[in-house]
Amino acid sequence: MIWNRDAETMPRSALERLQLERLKKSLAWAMARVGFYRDSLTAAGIKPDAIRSLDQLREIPFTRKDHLREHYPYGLFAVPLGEVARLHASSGTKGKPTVVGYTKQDLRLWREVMARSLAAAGAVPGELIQIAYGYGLFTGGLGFHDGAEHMGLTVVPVSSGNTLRQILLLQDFRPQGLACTPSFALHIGESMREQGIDPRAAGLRYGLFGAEPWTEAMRVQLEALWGIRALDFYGLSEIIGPGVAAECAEGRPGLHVNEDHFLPEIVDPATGEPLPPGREGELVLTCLTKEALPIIRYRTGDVTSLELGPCRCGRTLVRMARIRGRTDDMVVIKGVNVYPSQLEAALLTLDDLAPHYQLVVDRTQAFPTLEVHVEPTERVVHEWGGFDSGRPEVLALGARVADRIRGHLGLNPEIAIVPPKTIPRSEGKAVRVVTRPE
Ligand code: DLL
Repeated sequence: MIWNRDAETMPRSALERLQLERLKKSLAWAMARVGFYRDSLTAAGIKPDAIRSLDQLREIPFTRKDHLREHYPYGLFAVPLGEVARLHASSGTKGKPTVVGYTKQDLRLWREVMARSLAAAGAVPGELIQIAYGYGLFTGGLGFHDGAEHMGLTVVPVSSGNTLRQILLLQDFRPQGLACTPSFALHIGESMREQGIDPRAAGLRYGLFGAEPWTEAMRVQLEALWGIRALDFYGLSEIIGPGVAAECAEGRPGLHVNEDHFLPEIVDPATGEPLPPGREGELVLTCLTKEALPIIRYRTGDVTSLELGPCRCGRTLVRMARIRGRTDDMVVIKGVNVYPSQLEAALLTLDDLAPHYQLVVDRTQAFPTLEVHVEPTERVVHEWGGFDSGRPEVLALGARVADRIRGHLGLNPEIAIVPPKTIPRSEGKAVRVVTRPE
C-alpha cells in the first residue's frame, strides 16, 4: 500500500521543483529565526531568494553535531519554547545530550512520514504492532507509536527491555509486526528458543528494525529465526527521528528517503564535496519543512550511497543503501579502514559462531590494535562436551575466524573465543565497539 501516492510517486522533475521551493522557504525561515543560521548563512553570502537550482546546495555551510551541543539546549530552535509541543533528546555518548523540539505541525509531519514507511513495509490498518523501541526521550518508541496509530494500526506500546514480557505479549496478543533494534529482536528470539519456544510460532509477519547498523547477513539470520520479512528503518533525532527513510517490501535492499521533506546528499567525508548517485560517502540531510528545528545540511556521520533508479514498488523517492556504519565508528587497523558491519558480515558466514560480537580497539599503543570477541553457538559447545578456552576445538575455531576475517577484509586481528552468553546482549542499541582507554 502506498500511503501518500501523490508525494511518493511524484515525477522527479516535479519533486525537484518542490524541493527547491521548500529549500528556499526553509533557509529563509531558519535565517529569520535562528541566530546561528542568520550569522553562518549570511557570512557564506546565502540569499534564499537568489537560489535557482539544487546544485547551489554545495554553497551552503554544513551543520554539525557540535553546533547543536554549543547551542544546548534550545539555541537552534526557530520557535519560542511555548510553541514547542514535544522535546526529545539523544543520549550522547559524552557530555550533554542533543535536544530536539517539535511543533504540533512537526509532529503531524512525523506521523505522516512514519505512516508512509509503515505502509511501505507492508503494515495493514487494523493489524497489531508491538513497539519494543524505548519510549521516552529516545525518538524510537514515540515516533513509531504516533505513526502506527495514525495509519490505523493497533499499538502494543511495550517499550524496550523486559524480554520475558515481550515474549509473553508476542505469544498472547499475536501482533503481525515487531518494531525494535535488530540486536534486540535477535535477543528476544534466542531467549524464546532457550525456553523451548519456536519464535516462528508467534506468527509475526514482519519486523521493522533500525536505530543501529546491521547487515544483510543479520537480515538472513533474523528472517530465519522469526519466519518474518525484516525491513530496515532509518532516522536520527536531529532530523526528526525514525521516518527519514525506510525499505519497501517489494524493492529491498534500499530505503526510500522521504525526500520531499528531508533532502539527502552524499559528500566526501574528508573534503565535504558532493558525490554523485551511486558513490558511497557521508549522508547530509536538510530539513525542508520542519518548523521548530529547521536543520540545514546536517552531517549525519552515516556512510551510504543513493540510487535513483526506478523501484518495483512504484515509488519515485530516491533509495539509500543500507548504512555501512558511522564515520566515527570506522577503525583504521594497520592502514586498513574497517567498519564493524564489515566484520559482522564476515563473522556471520561461520555457522559455529553465535551472531553476537564485540570489537575491542586498543588505542594505548602508537597504532591501534583490534581484538574480535566472538562466541561459539551453544550447539557446538554441546558437541564439544563443554567450553574451555584451551580446547583444541576452540583454538581451531579461533583459527577459522581469523582466516575468514583475513579473507574478507585483509586484516589480522586478535581473536578471543569467549564462552556462550558472555558478550552483552542488547535491549536497545547494541554496543559493538569498545575502545581502550575509554
Ligand atoms: O536511532 C532513530 C531511530 C529509531 C531510527 C528507531 C530507526 C528506528 P538517534 O538515537 O538520534 O535516532 O540515532 C541516530 O542511529 O545517525 C545512525 O548512526 C543510527 N541509525 C539509525 N537507524 C539506522 C539504521 C534513532 N537503520 C543514529 N541503520 C543515526 C544503521 C542507523 N544505523
